[in-house]
Amino acid sequence: MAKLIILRYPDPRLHTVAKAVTRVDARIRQLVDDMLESMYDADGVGLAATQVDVHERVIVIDTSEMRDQPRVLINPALVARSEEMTFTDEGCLSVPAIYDRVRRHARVTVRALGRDGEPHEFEAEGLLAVAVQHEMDHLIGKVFVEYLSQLKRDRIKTKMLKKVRDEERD
Ligand code: GNR
Ligand code: NI
Repeated sequence: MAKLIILRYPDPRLHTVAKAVTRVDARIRQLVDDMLESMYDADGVGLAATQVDVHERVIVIDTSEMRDQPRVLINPALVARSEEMTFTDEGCLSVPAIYDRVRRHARVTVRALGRDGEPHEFEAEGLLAVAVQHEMDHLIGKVFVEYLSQLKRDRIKTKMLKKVRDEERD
């Protein structure tokens, strides 16, 4: 297994639209395993392939307290969304140390392929529903800060670029 490098906003590669996976083979399973390792290592609740510069529709999620319930979503699709919306403080491994409120569907029904290519469907609410929507946004090149005001986004951009400069200095 290998830990992957997670792209940081405002890296333009985060805005790439991912392509559907045509075959769940050994390469995809390796990607899934590396993404799970990277997600757990970074203490994230989810990770989209876009964030590790692989532009295919692959997501891993684990919202469990014990961090022992990995979910693999390949070619995910939302088959239902609640009318009810919810606000959650979101963070992103690609935008470290920034948290802000984002409006999402409170419940979603997701259809996807698992690690072995088997189709499955599940209903999600709470943090799982939020994470699914956050990760699916990554696959269409969207980062959660794009829901915030232009002013906030500009401030975040400046902060992120400064952080990179500071890291390069020491
Ligand atoms: O670790 C993460 N936490 C989180 C918290 C609230 C809403 C969404 C998330 S996803 C994020 C990991 C990540 O960046 N996934 O793309
Ligand atoms: Ni994210």
